[in-house]
Order: sequence, then C-alpha cells, then structure tokens
Amino acid sequence: MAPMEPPMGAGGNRRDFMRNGFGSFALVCTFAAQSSLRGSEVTKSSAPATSAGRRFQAASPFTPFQRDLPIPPVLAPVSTRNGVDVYSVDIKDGIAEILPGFETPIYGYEGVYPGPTIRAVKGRPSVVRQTNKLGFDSNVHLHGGYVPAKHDGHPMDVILPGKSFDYTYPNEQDAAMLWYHDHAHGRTAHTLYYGLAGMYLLSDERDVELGLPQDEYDVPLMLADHAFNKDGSFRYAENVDLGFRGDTILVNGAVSPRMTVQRRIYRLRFLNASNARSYNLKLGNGRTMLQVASDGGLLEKPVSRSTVLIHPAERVELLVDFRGFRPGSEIVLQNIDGESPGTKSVMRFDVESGGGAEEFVIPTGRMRTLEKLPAPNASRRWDLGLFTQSGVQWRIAERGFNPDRIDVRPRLGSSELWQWHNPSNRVHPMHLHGMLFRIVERSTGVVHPADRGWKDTIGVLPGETATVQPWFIPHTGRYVFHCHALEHGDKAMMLQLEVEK
Ligand SMILES: [Cu+2]
Repeated sequence: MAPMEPPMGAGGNRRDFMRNGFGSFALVCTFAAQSSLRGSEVTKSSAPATSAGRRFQAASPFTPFQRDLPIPPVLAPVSTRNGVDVYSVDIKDGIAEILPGFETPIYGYEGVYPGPTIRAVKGRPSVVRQTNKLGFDSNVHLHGGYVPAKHDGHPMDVILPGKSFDYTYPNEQDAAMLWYHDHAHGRTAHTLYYGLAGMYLLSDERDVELGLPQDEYDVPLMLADHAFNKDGSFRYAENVDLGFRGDTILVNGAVSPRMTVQRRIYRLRFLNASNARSYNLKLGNGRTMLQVASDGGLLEKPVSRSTVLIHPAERVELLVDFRGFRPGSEIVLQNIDGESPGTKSVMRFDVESGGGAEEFVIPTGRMRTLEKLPAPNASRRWDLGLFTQSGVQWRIAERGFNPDRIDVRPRLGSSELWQWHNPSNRVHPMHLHGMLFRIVERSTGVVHPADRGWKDTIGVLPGETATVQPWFIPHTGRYVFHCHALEHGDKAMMLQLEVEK
C-alpha cells in the first residue's frame, strides 16, 4: 500500500495539520472573537463572555440560519450512448466558501463540496469516469448500490494519481437515495471529512405514480459535523475510539442554513455523511413528519415520526407538510441529541405566504411490496470490540481488516442471519457493500416500523445485539462490510465477503 499522504487540501502542510489537529483549540466558538475576517462581518467589541453567547450573536459565521440552503449542482452527462448516460468527474483539490469571507480548502468531486448530485433513472445504466487529480490514491464507492464487485469501490481497488476509472452502475434496483464517496483504505475519515462525498438519487416511475414531491420540492440534504481553524480551514483531530465530533453542523455545506418553503408538501431526503455523529431530528414544534423511505428506498407504508434518529451513512426520507403552518412561521429542525448550540440547530424552514395549488399527495396506503427473502441457511455472530494491544483499533469477531483473507463466502441468491453484538460503549453503524438486508430483531426492543424496509447500514447501539438478514444478490465477487464510523472502519473494523456462484 502506498504511504499515507497528509490529508490536506490546497495550501496546507503536515506541520500545520499536526498543530491544528492535535492542539487544544478547545472551542471553535472562540473563533469569531479572534478572527481576522476578510469581509469583517464580525464585530467583537460587544461579544459576550461565553462561547455560546458569542455563537448566537448576530453576524458570526457560526450564527445559525444566516445562509440560504445551498443545493449541490446536478451533474450533466457528457454524452449519452445507447441509453447509457456517461459522466466525467475530476477528483481534485478545491476551495469552498462555507464561512462567509473565508476560504476552506477541500477535496472535492469536481472540486466542490458536497460533490455534484447524480440523478439516475432505474433501467438506465450510467458510467461515471472518475479521474484522480489528487496526489494520492482514491476510489469511489456507490453506497447502497447493486454494483458489480469490480465497480463497487473496494478499499484495495484504487485509482492511482493521474489515472481514471470508469465506474459502471447498472441502476437495476428500485429507486433509492444512494451516495458516492471515497473508500481508499485507511483514509476515509480524512477524505470524507475534507469533502469527498456526493449524492446519487436513483428514481423510478413509482415515485411519480405515488404523486411524491418532485423537482424543487424534492430536496437532498447532506448532514455533516465539522470544526474550523482560525483561518477558516476544516479542523480535524483523530479520535479512533469516539470518532470525530465537530461543533458545527453543515447542511449541504452551509452552517445550519435556512430554507424558504411554500405552504406545500416537501420530500426532504436526509443523508448522514458525518464521520461518526448520529443525529436525532425533531421539528421545532414537535410536528410529526412522515417517513416514506430509508436506505434501500420506499418503505411498505409511510411511518409517522416525531423524532428521527439517523446514524452515519444512513438515509431517511421525510415528507413534511407545510400547509399547516402560518405564513411567516420559522420552524427549526433540531438535533435533540446535540451537546451544544452549534450541534443542536440543524436548519430552519421559513414559510412563505401564498402557496398555490398542491399537485403532490401524501401516500396513505401501501407504497411498495417488499420482496420475500429466502430462508436463511446460516447464522453468524459478529462481536464488535475495541482492541488496544497495538494502538487503538477496532475488531469484528476479533479480526481486523486483512485484504488477503476472505472472512465469509455466501452463495449467490442465499441469505443468512447476521447478529451484530455490541458490548462496546460506541454506536457502530454497520454497512454491507453491494447488497441489502432487513432488520429482523433488536435486543433493545421491537424493530421500529421505519426500520423494516431495505437497509444497507444499521446503527448498532451500545450494549445492543441486532440481527439482520442480508440477501446475497445480485452479483458475485469480493465486497467488504464494515463500521461506517469512519475512524473505526479505517482502523481495521472491516471484513471481506466473497459471494460465490
Ligand atoms: Cu464502529
């Protein structure tokens, strides 16, 4: 394996990274008071003494709800050949303006953060030519996709600097909110944190038949927690046990933004692209939201929810009906598990007057019939644990990742029962590549109706034993399954399976 490059965007060096990464700039909130802001929006004279007070002073770059929600650009195909859409993406350094007046160096697909959204249609394959213009190995994993092993972005299948790879995506599965991100082994905590993530929205005619909101009323939302250095660059400090925790929530790359909404129904598609933080989402007034989809697409029936827990790498799609709100209402979406003002405010919806005729509907009956799985023909238990004999590492069934070892060889078309046993005090969002599973049982209680659809990631809670049933379709070959707390996955919490004919 190539030596690890320092995980810096443009303009950084290893020494700066080490200093900033491991120093004790305890509270980024102090940033506003000390900053040398180019646009000088910050006035520090009347700053209150506490960091929380500073954060909520108007006009700090960390003040929530100051920026309109950005929507990542939709990638246009460079060509269409025989019904296949061909895209071209450069993986490269870029600069994002996340804090007004500051430049934040990133790694980005097409140099932007979040990466451009790819909109694909079921039955219509796409080819994405990814060119690695970074100085170190990269690759691309389509998370949640039924993708041939060669195109899955296995951690050892990398694109060398200066090279390209054509990822072919069949798009044969039902509509779902997928996402794409770097998966080069050992550095995903750095590369995702520094920006290598984008959304991949696969649609089919069922969305239209059901009358679900479309176009501007169908909104992709990428959540990620970050922290900042005084120069506006991302601050990262490695913590292999806890995983990274930032003190600021970004939605589509903006600090707790606001979104103007009409008095209509919206489909809000949340992706948790954070390294290791889980969110517990709640609308400010406790109004219920209707969950229509999870990782693997539509649920059988919509599920009414007042809070929604979303772990790293999971997706949750909610319908929110703003017709019941008065014009001028400001509705905050909170993360009730946040530990500080900056990690509690996710975003705000500002309801406009007017609204017009609603052309979308809220489904009330069955949206989808989930396929029946074959009876399981094996049962396995995977213990999730910390290993501290040679530095801090994580283990699955007392094993760390070894690319030369296949840990399980299921047969194509079969299914098994996999029991995740988590005696540790961390959440482990366990993810299976290239395939989907169903949640069968949780020791902490019944399986929530919203968790009964197709899944590719399950947040296994501290002390919990969760049983899932993967279905090993539709491709043979070598894949991985791992913890999606990125610091855990990088530090060996990953095993390999090979699906055999
Ligand atoms: Cu983990």
